Amino acid sequence: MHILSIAGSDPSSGAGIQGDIKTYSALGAYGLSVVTAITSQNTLKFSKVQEVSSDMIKSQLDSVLSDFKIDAIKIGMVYSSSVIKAIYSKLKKTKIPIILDPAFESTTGGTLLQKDAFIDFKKLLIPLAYVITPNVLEAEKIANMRIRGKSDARQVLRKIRQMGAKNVIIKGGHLKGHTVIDFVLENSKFYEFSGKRIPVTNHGGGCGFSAALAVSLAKGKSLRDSVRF
Ligand code: PXL
Repeated sequence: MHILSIAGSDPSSGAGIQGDIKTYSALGAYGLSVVTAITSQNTLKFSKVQEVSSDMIKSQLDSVLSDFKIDAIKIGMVYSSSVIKAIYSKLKKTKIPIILDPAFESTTGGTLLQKDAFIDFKKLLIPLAYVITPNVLEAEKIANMRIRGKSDARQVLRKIRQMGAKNVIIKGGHLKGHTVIDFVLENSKFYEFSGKRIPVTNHGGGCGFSAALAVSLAKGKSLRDSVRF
C-alpha cells in the first residue's frame, strides 16, 4: 500500500509530511512525500515558512507518480497559488482518490495558506477531492458562514459539496463540549460520529485523522467505515 502526501514539512514531526508518514507507517502503509513548503515551528511557536518552487513540485510529483502504484493521495498544506497550480497541473486527470485536508493556519497562528491563494484552493483543489476534511474553522471559512449547531453544519457540508468535493467531513474537535461530533456528507447522505473528547493537547491531530482515513480508503474500505476507523 502506497500513500502519497503532498504537504509542508514540520520539523517537530507532529503535523505535515512527517506526521503523515509516521501515521502511514504505524498503519502498515508506505508513505511517499512531495514537500510543498518548509516550515520552522514547534508545538509552541511558528517561526518561518519557505515555499518550494512550482518547477520542483512538478518534478517531485513526476518522480513518485512515474515509479509507484499509488493507492491514495493526501493533500495538506499548499501555501501559495503557484504551488496549487503545480499540483493541479499534475493531478487534474488522476483516478487515484484524493483526500484534501485543508491547512489554513497552524494552532500557533502560522499562515499555512496565503490569503491570495484561497480562491485557487477553492477553484482548483476542492473539485479534485474524493473527500475533504476541514475542521470547523476551515469549514466556516470555505463556506463563508458560521457553524453554531447541527443544522448549520449540514448547510456547510452541502455548500462545500456544491463546490465539487465528492464527500465532506467536518471534524468537530473545535466545537465545545465533552462530546465531539464529526459531521459527514457522503454522496447525499448526512451522518454523524460522536465520541468522548480525549483530554490531550495535540499538534497534528487533524493531519493524523486524514492520514489514517487515507490508509483505510486505500484499502478499499467505505468512507463510513474509514471515518469510524
Ligand atoms: O493544520 C495542520 C498542519 C498541516 N501542515 C503543516 C502544519 C500544520 C499545523 O501546524 O504545520 C506543515
